[in-house]
Amino acid sequence: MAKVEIYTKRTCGYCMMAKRLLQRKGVEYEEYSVDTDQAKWAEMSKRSNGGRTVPQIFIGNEHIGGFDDMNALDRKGGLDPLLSL
Ligand SMILES: N[C@@H](CCC(=O)N[C@@H](CS)C(=O)NCC(=O)O)C(=O)O
Repeated sequence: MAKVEIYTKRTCGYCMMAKRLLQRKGVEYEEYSVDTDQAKWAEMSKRSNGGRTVPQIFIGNEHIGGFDDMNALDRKGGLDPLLSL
């Protein structure tokens, strides 16, 4: 299965929805909290080409975007293949 990474903040509702969607699919993910970690925030911004909102989601080397992007991808059937489900 592809590595799934998600950059989050603790009080972020979109982050919770993103994690819930992944959990519902039984997918394990690596979570990086950027609340107070400036280095991780900078890494997130660089990897997502200047993204300033959380969550930022990556599957393998592919930048998916935020929750809305991942949800839209799922609705059109594109998420499961990326996750190798
Ligand atoms: N459309 C985006 C919305 C993301 C969003 O608005 N996230 C909020 C937190 S829930 C955010 O990052 N706000 C700016 C900030 O916290 O610095 C998505 O679906 O991920």
